[in-house]
Amino acid sequence: MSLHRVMYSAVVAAVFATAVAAADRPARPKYPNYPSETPAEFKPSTVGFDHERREVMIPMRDGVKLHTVILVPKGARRAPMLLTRTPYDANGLTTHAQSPRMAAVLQGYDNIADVIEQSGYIRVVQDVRGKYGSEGDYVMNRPFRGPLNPTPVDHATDTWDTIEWLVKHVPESNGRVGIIGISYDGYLSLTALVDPHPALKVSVPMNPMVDGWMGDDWFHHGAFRQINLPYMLEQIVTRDNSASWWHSHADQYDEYLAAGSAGALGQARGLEQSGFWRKITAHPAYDAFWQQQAMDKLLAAQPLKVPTMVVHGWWDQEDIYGAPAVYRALEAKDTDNDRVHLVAGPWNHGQQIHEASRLGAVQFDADTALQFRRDVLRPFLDRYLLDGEPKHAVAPVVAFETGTNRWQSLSRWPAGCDTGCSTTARPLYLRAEAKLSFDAPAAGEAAESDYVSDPAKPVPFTRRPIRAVAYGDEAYWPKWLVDDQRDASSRTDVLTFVSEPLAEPLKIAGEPVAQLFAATSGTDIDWVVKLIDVYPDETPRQPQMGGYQLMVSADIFRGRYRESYEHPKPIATNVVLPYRIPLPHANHVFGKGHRLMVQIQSTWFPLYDRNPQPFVPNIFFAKPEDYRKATQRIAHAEDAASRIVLPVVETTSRSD
Ligand code: PG9
Repeated sequence: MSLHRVMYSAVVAAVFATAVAAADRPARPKYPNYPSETPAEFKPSTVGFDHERREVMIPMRDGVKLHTVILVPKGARRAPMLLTRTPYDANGLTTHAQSPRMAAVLQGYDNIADVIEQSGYIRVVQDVRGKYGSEGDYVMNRPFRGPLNPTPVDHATDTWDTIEWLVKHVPESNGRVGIIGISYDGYLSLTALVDPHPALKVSVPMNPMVDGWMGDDWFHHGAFRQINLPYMLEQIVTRDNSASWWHSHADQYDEYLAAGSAGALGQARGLEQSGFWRKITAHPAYDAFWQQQAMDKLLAAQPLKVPTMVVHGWWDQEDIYGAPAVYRALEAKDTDNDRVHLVAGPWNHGQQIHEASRLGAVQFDADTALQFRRDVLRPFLDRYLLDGEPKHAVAPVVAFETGTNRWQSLSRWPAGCDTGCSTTARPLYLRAEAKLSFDAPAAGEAAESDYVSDPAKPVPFTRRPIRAVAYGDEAYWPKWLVDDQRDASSRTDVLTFVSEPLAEPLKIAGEPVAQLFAATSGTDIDWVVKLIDVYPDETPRQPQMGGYQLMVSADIFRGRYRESYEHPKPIATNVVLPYRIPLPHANHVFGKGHRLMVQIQSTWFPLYDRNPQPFVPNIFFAKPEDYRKATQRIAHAEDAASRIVLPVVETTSRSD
């Protein structure tokens, strides 16, 4: 018998004796453990790594600790720190690849790994309170301390406390911190500007969510972006986004139509358990709840202390309102025009950190995202963060001109150019027989056009089948704003007005504004207005663009807010009334031979919830029987001349 067998027998005997002593329990044989091959705690080897990874819990002033990942390049000395605060998982954002290279682990959402590597920054990514590794509670849009938030903490204090800790505990740093982020993380880069820490030297909010009601993620002029329901559920109901929305249909058009109202669909998925959803459905109008958290309004009331570069995408499918709005608020305080910058590229939501030589069918001749990171972002960050970095001149506004594919350096926005041009507000009139012209309607011409909007057959916002929102090259969602609008223009519930081919190129720079004179047979109505560049039928160098109808600027407006965003009112039936609908900013040249087009419709589904068309107090909870067909009439008469007022740039000489 081997020693091993002897020991084994002894152990079995001991186990047996114990079992007998416990006479009330049935005997259960016990076995020894085979020695584990898994170490009690594995310490990964970092031999050959170009950086050191630290994970820390940083205490906030109320005792809550926030999980923070710090990546320090090996050998770093007096290096600046680039901070991103996020609800999207600090660990996930800093482990994109199994690699010893810092640039590789950072590659992905919200990261600008090439800039970080080239300038030798320390990268800091932090989970906001209540998400992933951080303690505390999550609030989707946490109000600042004040009437809506009686606690001593908000995102501004959390940023301050984080920076205070970082400058004291990261010995490799030079004590200078920049904050950067896209979308939600861009919004967080704006919150850092409220009572900023003195070590915060620069902020780069990219595609920030600024006003969730007016034109960013949740509503546009009061129309609810119900396509975000899955995001809301997944983001809020668990700390680590582990609960998933389930889809009842392969085509989102069917799913939302079958559910009826957005409120009914939310209810069907259990969303009423989320505090944010209860707030959203209780505040469908632009009341104090929304006004007091609009970042442009909040920052307009703050002194400007930190140099800021606001980054925008002309075709941002999520936050198309925020960047120009917050730039306007900040720029008004920038007396020497040197501290507030706007960069606007031909991008979707966040494309500037990916490849951007094209978006959908539209080509830009070069990787515009790379150009931005190399020629604009890095020099800007370096100027404020690196020790002794010489002053580098980045223009106050760097704007890509779509249609001609060139970057412009400008001293302000909106502006067509710096010298040799001027911008005029020129009305582009809707005319009888589906025409569009800079000439006003003539006497005796047909005074209106109409269509029937049927909520049972809403106009799809993109080609069906409409899949769940997803990102990546194959997904439709990041590209739908550049979809060809031909499908819509052939529908009978979309009014289409088109100009003659242009004899000369036409440039616009700024915010087009639709001024409609319109009537409805209902008592509430949505207006969707799209300004479109129609390519010539033949475009030899890009055959796929022949006759393409490219949206340049488009938005939706919920009619009940015609007189006040805060106090909705039913609309008088069949009375022609004026509507003012601001559209997203554009910097576009309609080429020679191109035509301008305007489309008007009353649904954009299922991106936006449907307006029942009779006025109901809260559209979230409209009943199936509330949804009714209505006839919409758009006037184009001498005394009720519907138009899009375009910021037209008249060029005398091109010098920019
Ligand atoms: N657009 C997303 C978002 C921002 C803010 C609030 C909610 C959603 C995002 O991309 O982060």
